[in-house]
Amino acid sequence: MSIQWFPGHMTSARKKAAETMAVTDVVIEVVDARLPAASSNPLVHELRAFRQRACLKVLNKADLADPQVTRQWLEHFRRQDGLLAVAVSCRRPGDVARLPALCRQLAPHRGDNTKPLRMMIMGIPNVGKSTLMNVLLKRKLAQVGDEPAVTKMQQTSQIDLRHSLTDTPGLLWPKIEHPSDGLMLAASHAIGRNAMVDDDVAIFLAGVLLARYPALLAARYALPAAVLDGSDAVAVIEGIAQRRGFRRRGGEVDFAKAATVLLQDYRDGLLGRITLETPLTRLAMLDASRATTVAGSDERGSDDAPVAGPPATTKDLSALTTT
Ligand SMILES: Nc1nc2c(ncn2[C@@H]2O[C@H](COP(=O)(O)OP(=O)(O)OP(=O)(O)O)[C@@H](O)[C@H]2O)c(=O)[nH]1
Ligand SMILES: [Mg+2]
Repeated sequence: MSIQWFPGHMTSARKKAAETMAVTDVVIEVVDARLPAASSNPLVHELRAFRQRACLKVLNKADLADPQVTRQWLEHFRRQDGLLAVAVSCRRPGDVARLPALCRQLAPHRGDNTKPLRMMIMGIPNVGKSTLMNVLLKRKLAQVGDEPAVTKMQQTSQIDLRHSLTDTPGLLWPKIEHPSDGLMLAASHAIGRNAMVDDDVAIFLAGVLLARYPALLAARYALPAAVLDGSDAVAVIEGIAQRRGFRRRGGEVDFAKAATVLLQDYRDGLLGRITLETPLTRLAMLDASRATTVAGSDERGSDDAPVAGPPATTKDLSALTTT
């Protein structure tokens, strides 16, 4: 099953990125440290591979991610060719200051006064590209905000005589193949509220928390043991509604309100440091997806069966970047 969600304006952003790639030495690909694979954009890979440009993969927002899992992801990415990977938080400028030197390692022929090192920051929406640009420039040049598609146009500036930097609008790709990737992107607010149903995203998030971070759920919401010991993600959200006294007019629990609170708490880092996928959970997801595809094609035989449409969670795909 694949999800189609490629808003129109991204076509021109992609074209412009391809043009700038021609005059770029190193791509700084910013991903979200809480979902490093789901937030890795295959379009970025495609565009830079076409021009054979080196890549520094930056796992940003590391302050919000589980440090142990971040280490696993760095090991995972560092095994890939032509790639340097590093975890940073833009809240710690010292982390970010190391990046130009790492980029120079990737393009040793550039970075002097006659041939400045040209770096382009790329990635999906809302991962902190513009914030990174501002931290590197040590001034607030680019507009930032906790919602997707804040940056609408490329912007280039000199860090110093030896380094130039281009910030780009967040890019998504036409087909998000795995539904769990779409849900992780929505949970981290890389895609807007109009593209996915909040309740579904919150149920997915509650399921991950229940499986991997029950202690953090317990600490924030004081849920009953029966909920924390179980595997019912819906019960987690109902539990939050009950604990917080969220009720609708007729007296029943206000599920939607609790779902929104859970999502916002997660986005604000109020639950603690949480990573939604590990290299192992990713591998298991990919294996399961492959098995389903093989089983599906066996069942269909040689018939030209119709491709499955987007899941029921998808609302208005054209409004992907609207919050
Ligand atoms: N906690 C935390 N928040 C961050 C970090 N970096 C950026 N942010 C926040 O993430 C949000 C998005 O930042 P932006 O820099 O606007 O993201 P962007 O990738 O440029 O987004 P688009 O322009 O929409 O593609 C803002 O609220 C930032 O303050 C970080 O390292 N840690
Ligand atoms: Mg931006």
